[in-house]
Order: sequence, then C-alpha cells, then structure tokens
Amino acid sequence: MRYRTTWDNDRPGTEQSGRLKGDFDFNDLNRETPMSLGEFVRLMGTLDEDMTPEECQIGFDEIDTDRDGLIDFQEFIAWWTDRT
Ligand SMILES: [Ca+2]
Repeated sequence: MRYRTTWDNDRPGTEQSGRLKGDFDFNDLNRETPMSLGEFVRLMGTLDEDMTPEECQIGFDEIDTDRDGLIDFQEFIAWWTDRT
C-alpha cells in the first residue's frame, strides 16, 4: 500500500516548510518496527527544520496514544487523519 499526500501542518507560519509536495513516502513508516523518539525527531527535522527537540517531544507524546514510547503505523495514521 502506498500513501501519497501533502503534509498540511496547522502550526502558524509553517505552511510552506511543512508542505511536502506530495513526496512524503509513508512506506518508510509502514514497517514492522515502530518509530522511536529518535527516529521521530529525525523525521520532523526533515519536515520542519525549525522544529525544536521540545516540540518534537510534545508531538511524539501526542501521537503515542498508548504511551509505550514508540509510534506505530496505526498511531501515526490515526494522528494524521485526525489533523487533516
Ligand atoms: Ca505507541
């Protein structure tokens, strides 16, 4: 399965840097291993280079709804579809 979409970031002032031109590849996330905080920070760095580690941590906690310290694909998609 391949998802192609744009990243419509709702934080003020980040519309341009947050938009991914439809090139964001969800296949990177659709895998067996859930995403750790470190991987999430790296991903966010590619999406919005102005995002601070603290903001990444807040975002990570927001997505990690079962609080196991990992973002799995289902959690990510649930968060994504909730925002868009
Ligand atoms: Ca989780």
